[in-house]
Amino acid sequence: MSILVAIEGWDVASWVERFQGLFPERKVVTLDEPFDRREVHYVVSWKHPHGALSGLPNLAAVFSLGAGVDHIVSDPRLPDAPVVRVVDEDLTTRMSEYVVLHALAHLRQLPRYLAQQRAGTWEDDRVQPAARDVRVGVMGLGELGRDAAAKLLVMGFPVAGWSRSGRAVDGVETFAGEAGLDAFLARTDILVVLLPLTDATRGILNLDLFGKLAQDGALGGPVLINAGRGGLQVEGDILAALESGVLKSASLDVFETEPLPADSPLWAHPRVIVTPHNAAMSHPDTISRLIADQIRRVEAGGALTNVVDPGAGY
Ligand code: NDP
Ligand code: OXD
Repeated sequence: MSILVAIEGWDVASWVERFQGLFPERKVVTLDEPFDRREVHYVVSWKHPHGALSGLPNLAAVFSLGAGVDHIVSDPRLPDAPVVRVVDEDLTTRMSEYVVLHALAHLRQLPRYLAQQRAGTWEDDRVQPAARDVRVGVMGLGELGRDAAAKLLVMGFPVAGWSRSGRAVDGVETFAGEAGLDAFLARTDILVVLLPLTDATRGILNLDLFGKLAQDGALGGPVLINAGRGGLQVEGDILAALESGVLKSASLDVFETEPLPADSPLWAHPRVIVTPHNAAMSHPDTISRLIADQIRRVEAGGALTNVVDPGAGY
């Protein structure tokens, strides 16, 4: 019952060490060494090379090392085994911190004041909008979106949410699916995006969508905060919308290409805040412990939790 650590872009050795520590009696193998493919029962993956998991006849589960699973389910040669994602209270809390921080940064015009500080200028606004006058819309009401919405409410923002099913969240006006999207956007001044990347959501953050956001809000233009996935956004459209005033400003944690290429105009844009895909991170020890708990539970006859719906892709 070996564990295959299939990771690209992260330090493989430290993950092997962690899983070996949790399962001293098992083989923990990597893609860089020869191993018996029949012995592999579990894969832990972060951006594994597509095709690398085919030919594992006894595979019982593929565990994502993150909350997102687009890097796994997009593998056209993914074996037919349950895909399990990370759901962790600490990660959820950190994402809500990011969302509240950036909603407040745009409410209180932080990008502008930081630029003023760099330029040594003192320009004060006597009247600033209050949180109660700025409508936040959260796209995606899953583990992350629901918690972020609840914490935005505490800050005083009127909050609405959009999801596939239109699930209910206390104190939040909710909208569902295609049919509810335009009405959701029309009442939104700050758009917070916590959607998964799927066939249905790829490229959803485009010029057409930005044009449907409220243009009459208290901030003087809509704001985009995307901490979901870079593939949700069309970066050329974000830049065009910022240029034309369809968007006032943006906070982006995720990008079409990561790391964000050095020549991207987003780096130096005065109304864009760039963060390096770290809005919410679980501690690696926590992630590996959660995965070990799942393996032990399933081997004791229990069920896996946080299993991805293969049809929906999240
Ligand atoms: P969940 O699976 O718990 O929730 C996803 C939400 O998106 C659900 O509310 C779902 O609707 C909604 N949704 C999915 N597809 C559609 C669609 N086509 N139309 C409308 N709504 C849709 O995910 P999490 O909240 O845990 O995480 C969301 C994403 O955040 C992850 O997939 C990942 O990409 C990203 N992430 C980013 C991190 C970062 O550091 N930047 C860290 C962790 C995660 P319904 O409720 O009806 O199912
Ligand atoms: C992610 C994560 O999915 O870091 O981005 O969990």
